[in-house]
Amino acid sequence: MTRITLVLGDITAEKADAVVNAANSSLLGGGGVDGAIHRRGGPEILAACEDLRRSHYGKGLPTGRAVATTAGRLAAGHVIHTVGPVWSRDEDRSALLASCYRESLRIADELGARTVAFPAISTGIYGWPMDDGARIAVETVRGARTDVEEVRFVLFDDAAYQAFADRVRAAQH
Ligand code: AR6
Repeated sequence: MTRITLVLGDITAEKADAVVNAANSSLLGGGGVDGAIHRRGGPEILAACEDLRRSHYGKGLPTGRAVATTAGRLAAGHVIHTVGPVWSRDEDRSALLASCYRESLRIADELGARTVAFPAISTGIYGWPMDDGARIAVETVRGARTDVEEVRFVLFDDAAYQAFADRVRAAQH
């Protein structure tokens, strides 16, 4: 079974086989985790994303999907870019958020990755409430069929860490 671990910190510093980027469908960068990964990883990541846009995703990577590139200068082996849903009060988009975790793990399996670091997808600029984002993240990873041995959630602040810790604890009972 996949082990879940929690870390308080900056995902761009993680030494995992793959780190997941909370990207947008353009794959061409943005703020939050995305901006930080491109800044620290260097131009090689953007060049790989531009190639993917040209070769496969002319209209952009759809929400809920994931794709891998080089990790450039990051300590990680690969970056897996996934597009989270923007939170909506009127529409339940949880299936799309769950899909981000599941698809990222499927790509990680294709890469042969054993350790994968995730941020709390959609819980920043895309506005997803942290408690619910943590619930979907933990439930989806626990339910996933994958050869990944360790999923490390890298949380940026105490509130995010606490939300994930509560979910992991709840899942153990
Ligand atoms: N390491 C770990 N977590 C981080 C880091 C970091 N370096 N920086 C922020 N977080 P966000 P989203 C947390 O906004 O909501 C971009 O412009 C942050 O506190 O990065 O999926 C993309 O291009 C929050 O809890 O991603 C898209 O347009 C979580 O990571 C859009 O933002 C996710 O916040 C995606 O929005």
